[in-house]
Amino acid sequence: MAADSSVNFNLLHRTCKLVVLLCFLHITVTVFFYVRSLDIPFAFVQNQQSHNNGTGTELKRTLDAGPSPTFQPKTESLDKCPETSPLLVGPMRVEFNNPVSLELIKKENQHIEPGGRYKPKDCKALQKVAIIIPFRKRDEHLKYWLYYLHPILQRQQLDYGVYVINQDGDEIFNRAKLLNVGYAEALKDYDYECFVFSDVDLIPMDDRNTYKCFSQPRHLSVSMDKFGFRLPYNQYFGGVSSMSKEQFLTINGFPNNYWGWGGEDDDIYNRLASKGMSISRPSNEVGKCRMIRHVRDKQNEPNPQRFDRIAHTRETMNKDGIKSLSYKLVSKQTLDLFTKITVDIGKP
Ligand code: UDH
Ligand code: NGS
Repeated sequence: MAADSSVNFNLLHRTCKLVVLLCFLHITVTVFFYVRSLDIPFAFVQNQQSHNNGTGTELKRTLDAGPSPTFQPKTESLDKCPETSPLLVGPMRVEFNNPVSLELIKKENQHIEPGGRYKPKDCKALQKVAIIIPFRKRDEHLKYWLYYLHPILQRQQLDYGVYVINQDGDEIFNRAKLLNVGYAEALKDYDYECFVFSDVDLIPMDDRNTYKCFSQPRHLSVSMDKFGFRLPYNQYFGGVSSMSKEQFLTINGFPNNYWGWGGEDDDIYNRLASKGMSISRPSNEVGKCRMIRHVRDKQNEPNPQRFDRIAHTRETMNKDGIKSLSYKLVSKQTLDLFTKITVDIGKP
């Protein structure tokens, strides 16, 4: 009886072994044919080509010309600066009690190049920015502006230049035409891609308010002390603003025919709105700024025609702007902290 059951057990054991062997053989054959059907070598080449823009030429170029550019030493090109500069400090104290001298500003900003130019040494700036200041007889304000802004702009890691556009003579002042001149003159110097237009008497109180361009035109002086740190009205676009070259050209630049105070900034707003653009703004906190108090300038009295002009921006903007700008360059001085462009812009 014991011998019988031992024979049965052996038979069962052998049968099982055979079944397992057959299963293994079956799986091996299936896997073999499956793998063959995938045509793996062809798929591999295809993948390589898709990494090389599908042309296969990159691989050829690498073989012909030695190492690809990614293998070259890094000294040739700097890495891009980060989107947010790590040098920013946030809110700052701004006051105008003690006058500042150009010597002090120069001493404190030794990396500024002639003409008020700067770019970071350790990274490639994200934007090339021309800062345009309309100007006449505001030397004290300009010193405060340079004193505060140069350190801020350097911390913002911008590749920038400062252009002071000085209206020659004593004719009535024209802010927007001076800004157009600044745009045209700055482009003669460098391939600027962004333009910041700033009054000489406005100083930001927070360096997170970056003086650069955005996907929409930017209004930067959104929270001024003289307006109780809020916008005076929603469409307000005065003080400090920025526009890319493309945005500026889309609206044919700024109007040339606003002589005297007021309305030219509203005309610029109308131009932007008529082209379907919106206004980008920093928060009220980041956009805080102080205005240097002053009396009204001579030859910049309120323009009585301004209301009529802003009512017709859409009809006039294609004729009057950067395309029709004309002026006489009187002088261009490359000074230590800024480029001073003195210009004869005529009269009304
Ligand atoms: N600007 C000059 N010189 C002038 C006139 C204007 O440099 O004679 C420039 C300057 O950059 C100024 C900007 O143009 O910041 C705008 O000048 P504005 O007079 O239109 O604006 P601001 O805010 O003065 O300087 C508004 C009227 C002040 C009345 C003050 C009454 N308390
Ligand atoms: C509006 C002016 C703007 C001016 C703004 C703030 O009334 O040009 O006040 O002026 N528009 C017109 O007059 C049509 S401010 O208080 O800064 O002098 O920018």
